[in-house]
Amino acid sequence: MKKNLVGIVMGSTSDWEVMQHAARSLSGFGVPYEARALSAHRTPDALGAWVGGLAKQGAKCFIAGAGGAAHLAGVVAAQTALPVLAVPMPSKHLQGLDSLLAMVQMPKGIPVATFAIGDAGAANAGLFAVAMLALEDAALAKKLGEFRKKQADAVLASKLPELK
Ligand code: RP5
Repeated sequence: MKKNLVGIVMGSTSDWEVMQHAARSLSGFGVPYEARALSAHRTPDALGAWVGGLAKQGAKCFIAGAGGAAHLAGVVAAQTALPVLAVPMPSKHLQGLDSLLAMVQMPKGIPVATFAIGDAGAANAGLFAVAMLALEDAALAKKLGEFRKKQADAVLASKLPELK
């Protein structure tokens, strides 16, 4: 069985609609991952055990999505020296600005890399994880290069609509 190279964690199953985009980025490149809903405040012990277990079996980074006070990524980073990529969830009352500020304002010493709020941030966190893994995997680097070229080609082939 392939070891999971990335751990995706989210504070609630309600975050999956957004966080599935991180999973889709990884699976598009054939990167094995494990995704879980675990909370920094509701299930702190289970979260710690999961982070430790995945790091021990060879994971290279974590992607953490949470909303509101959004301390999940910081708590994951407190328990591992592996890179932690943080994705702010679009929250009900503040549209994710609360999540973004909570994640991006980590105090000095325990960093998390914070991405955009919502779907684009989740997808980009997955792509960023692929880019990190590609540093030591030539086949993955080739796939990432092809992916970028396809995007560039689509832009270059695009046409603006005629004036009406
Ligand atoms: C956070 O609170 C979660 O990350 C989620 O974004 C938010 C709301 O969670 P639920 O009330 O939907 O479980 O912990």
